[in-house]
Amino acid sequence: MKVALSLLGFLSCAAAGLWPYPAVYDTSNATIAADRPLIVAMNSYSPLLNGAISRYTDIIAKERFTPPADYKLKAPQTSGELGRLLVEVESDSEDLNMETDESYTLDIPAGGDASLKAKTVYGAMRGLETFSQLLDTLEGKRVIRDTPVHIKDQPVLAHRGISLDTSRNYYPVSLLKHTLDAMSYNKINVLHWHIVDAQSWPVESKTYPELQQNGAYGKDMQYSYSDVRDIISYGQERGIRIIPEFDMPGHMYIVGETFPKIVSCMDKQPNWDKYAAEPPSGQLNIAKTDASDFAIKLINEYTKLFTDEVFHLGGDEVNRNCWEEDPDVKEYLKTHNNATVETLLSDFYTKVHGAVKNQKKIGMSWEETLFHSEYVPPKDTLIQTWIDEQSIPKTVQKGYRSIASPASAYYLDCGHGAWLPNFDGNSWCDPYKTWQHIYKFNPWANVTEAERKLVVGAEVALWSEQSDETSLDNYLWPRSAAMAEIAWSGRTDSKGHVRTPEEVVQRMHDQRFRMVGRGVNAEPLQPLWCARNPG
Ligand code: CP6
Repeated sequence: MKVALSLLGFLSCAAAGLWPYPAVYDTSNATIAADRPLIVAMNSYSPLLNGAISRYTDIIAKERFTPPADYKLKAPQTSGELGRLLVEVESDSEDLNMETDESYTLDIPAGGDASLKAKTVYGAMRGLETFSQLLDTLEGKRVIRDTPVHIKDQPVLAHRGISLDTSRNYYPVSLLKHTLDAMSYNKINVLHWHIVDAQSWPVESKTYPELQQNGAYGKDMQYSYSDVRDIISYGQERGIRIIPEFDMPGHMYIVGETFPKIVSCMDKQPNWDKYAAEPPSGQLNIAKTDASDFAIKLINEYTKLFTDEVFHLGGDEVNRNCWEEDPDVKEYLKTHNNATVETLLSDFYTKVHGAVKNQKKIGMSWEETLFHSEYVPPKDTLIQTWIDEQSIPKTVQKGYRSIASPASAYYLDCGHGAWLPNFDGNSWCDPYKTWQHIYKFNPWANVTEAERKLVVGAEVALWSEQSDETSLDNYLWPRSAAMAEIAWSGRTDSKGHVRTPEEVVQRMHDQRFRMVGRGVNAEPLQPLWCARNPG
């Protein structure tokens, strides 16, 4: 029987909801005991796979998950018992990139050994997560319901991410790792680390150590090289790529505190608002080769530290006034007849994107680089869209690959009030984006069938003007899970029906309570009573 859970709109007495929902999920009606499943790698010595197996063995050993709607359910009669879970992968390759195959098949018979098969160790990790979600605890008895279960699964989008700003406010390394754990529970595979911005420079630089010395908020608010490497390997162990962003030429005030000669409009505080989207204003001075040389040296350094194939160069919210009033820019334009602010900006982008290419990496840019400048980025550049709902179709019409981060749906900081003391109204990204709103957003709207393959990713974004370690879990969870299901499963079920929040709310509750059980402070969505009494 194909499970039509979402169409029925209620879930009582069915197995715990899987999140995100698998592409194929066939079930029957036998309940089996699954007290302490032994997970065994059949043909692999991969440390990544064996690490994932011991991690899930541990999660399962600790977890006692009862779907809230089943809290009164008596321990069920079991008709068989799960044997081992035998895991087979076709390759032990550790390569993790946009092309990595994350598919898997999971077969749980009504008794005896179960089987998980995947092409890659990362596909096996996705399958292990699904397996862990199939276990329910009813009156203390651990079972898998609806067996035999057959699952065949793969993601719709290759890039499913969270963008996290660690500059406006700092998050400790342990919390970033905790976030990577939470991401893995939702099959989210990219942490876009918006590591620096105008306000602070928390990351170590060997080329320019002063940046961190002067730019971090404090000695205990920094990311050393070993912290970064630690986070990258922690991510890889969970099949999560770390894409760093060094946002340029805008959002660079903090660089100017150390190197004032290469940053424009440093002197415009406190009247920053003509020169930047938020205080403090400061952009790399595009009239100076010292500024582009600085940028290239940083790129050369950080493309080595950060091992992912993608390197994000920012390029958002560039402000022309800042340069038009800059004395060095004015002088340059006077002495160079054909130069304009636009040609200077294009030249800057040519240099920094060229530096990324020289390091054999794929560039990623905010959409302004493509739409609000004369520069033509390399065709393989990933364009992260955020401004409006035409941004995605416009990007793919130009033949570029798009990562969808619409402010109107995926900005997790919205709705917490303006953060500037002199603004008491709502900022333009208000109101708060509910999980339902995120779930309903369609990344493929106005995209033709032929262009669809160019929509390669989706990312929710947490800008941290109003978030720090005290709030992170609440901001991210479970709302990021709503994006995760759209990005992994698509919007439609196997019959082509578009899933609605009403239809999936019970599964969403299951995932939220599951995450809470695993130590993630995901927000409650309703009174517990409602979670227990669906429909
Ligand atoms: N910082 C950076 C930000 C934002 C962006 N870039 C932002 C803009 C508008 C809203 C929220 C956040 N704070 N570097 C835009 C990509 Cl509504």
